[in-house]
Amino acid sequence: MTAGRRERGLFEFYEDDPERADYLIFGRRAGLGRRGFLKGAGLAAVGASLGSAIPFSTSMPPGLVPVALAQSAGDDPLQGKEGLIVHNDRPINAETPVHLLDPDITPNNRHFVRNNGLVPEAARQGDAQGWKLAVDGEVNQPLELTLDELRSRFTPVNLKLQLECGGNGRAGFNPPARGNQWALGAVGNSEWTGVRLGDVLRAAGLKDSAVYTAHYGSDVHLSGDPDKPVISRGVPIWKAMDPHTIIAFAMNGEPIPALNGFPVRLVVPGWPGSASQKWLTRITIRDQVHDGPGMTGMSYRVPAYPVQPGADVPLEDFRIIQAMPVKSIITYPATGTTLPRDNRMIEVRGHAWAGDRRVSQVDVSTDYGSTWIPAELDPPPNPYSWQRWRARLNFPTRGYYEVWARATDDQGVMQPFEVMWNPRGYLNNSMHRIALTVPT
Ligand SMILES: Nc1nc2c(c(=O)[nH]1)N[C@H]1C(S)=C(S)[C@@H](COP(=O)(O)O)O[C@H]1N2
Ligand SMILES: [Mo]
Repeated sequence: MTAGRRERGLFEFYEDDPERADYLIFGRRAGLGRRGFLKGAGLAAVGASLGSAIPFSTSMPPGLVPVALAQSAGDDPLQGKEGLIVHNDRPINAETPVHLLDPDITPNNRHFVRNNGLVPEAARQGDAQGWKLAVDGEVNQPLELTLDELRSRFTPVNLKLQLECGGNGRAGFNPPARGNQWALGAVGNSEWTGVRLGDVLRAAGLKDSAVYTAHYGSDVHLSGDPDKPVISRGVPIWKAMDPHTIIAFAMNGEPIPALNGFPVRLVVPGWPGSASQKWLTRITIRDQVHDGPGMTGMSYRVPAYPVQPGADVPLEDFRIIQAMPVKSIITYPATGTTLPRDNRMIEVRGHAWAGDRRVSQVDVSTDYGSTWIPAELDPPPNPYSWQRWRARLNFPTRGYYEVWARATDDQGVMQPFEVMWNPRGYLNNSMHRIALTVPT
C-alpha cells in the first residue's frame, strides 16, 4: 500500500483513519458516509479490484476492509497461501482456521505466517544464489556456509515438527493484550528437511564460554533501516544441541515458501515460534543470555509468578518463555456444525502437542466438563510432532452441544479451562471448545 505518506499497511491505514483510507484507496471524497457513496466509478473500481460486483455494497460498514481486498493488497502478499485469516498486511500476519489444520501434515499453503518485518527481496524472487550462513562468536572455527556446503557437509534429517507462535490464543485474554489477535491457528506441523543445528555448532567447535545462541535473518525492519535487526532471538546451548533443533531448507519436500523463511530457517520445535529464525543468515554464539530484539522487556517473556489480570508487573520480574505448554485442538468437525439427521454418532478429532514433552492423554467432554471420555491418541511419528487424537461421540438427544478437548503431558500437566493472564498474552493453552447442533 503506497497511499500514505510513508509506506503503510492496509490494516494500519484503516485503523488510523478509515475515511481517509477509503478516499485514498477508492478515490472518494472523505467525510461523505461510506458505502452509500460507493457508486459509479468508485464502486466499479472496487468491484474491479475484487474481481466482481458487490451486490450489498450499501450495507458495508464504514472502515470495513473487504477481506478479498486485504488478501490481494500489493502484489499478492499472501503468495499463494489459501484460506488464511489475515490479521495484518504490513507486516504480514495470517493464521489458519482451525478446521483447516485437520491433516496430519500442514501443507505449505496453509501454514500460518508471523512476520515482524518485510520479506527479503531475494526470498520473494526465490533467489538463493547469494545466500550464506555465518556461524561465529564463542566458537573455535567460525564458519561461512553456502547452501551447497550446508547440504553436503552435514547429515540431512527429515522431521515432522510443530511450530507454534508464543502468542497463539492471544485473542482469548481479557483485558486484551496488544499484538495480533491470534485465535487458535498460529500453529502448524510440517515435515521439515535440513541439518541439525548441533552438528553445525560441533563443526564450528563450541568454546567452554558458549551459553546461548543469537539468530539473525535478512528480513527488513519496517522502518526501512537496513542495519536494524527485525527480531533476533536465541536459545540456551542445550536446546540448540537437541537433535530435533534444525536448520531447515525444505518444507514438505519443497523449497520453504518465501513467507516462511526461504531459503533457510531454523526450526526450534516446542519453543515459541520466534526462536525459529526465518531467512537465517547468521548464528552468533554468546557467552551470556542473548539480548537482541525480542529477548528483553515484555517480549516473549511472562511474569515469574501469577498476576491479577491487567496488573502492572515490574520488568525485572519477567522470565523468558522456554517450552510451550501442553495443548490440543479440535480440527473436525468445524465449530457450528449441525449433525446429519440420521447419524448421532460422529468422530471428533484433532491434534495435541506439549512443548518439549510428549502428550500422554487426551480427554473430551460433551457435558461441560462434568464427565470426560478418553480419546484414542496416536504416538508422535517422531518427537516434537503433534499427535493425532480421535474419539467417537454419541449425541443422544437433539439440541446444542459443546465438545471440549483437554490434553495431558507426560509429566501429568493438563490444559486448564482458563489460563493465567499475562501482559503480552502469551501461552494461552486453555481447552478448545466447539459447538455442535443435533437436529430434531
Ligand atoms: N527473521 C524472522 N524470523 C522469524 C520471525 C520474523 O519476524 N523474522 N517471526 C518469528 C515468529 S514470532 C514466529 S511465530 C515464527 C513463525 O513462523 P512462520 O511464519 O513460518 O509460521 O517465525 C519466527 N521467525
Ligand atoms: Mo510468534
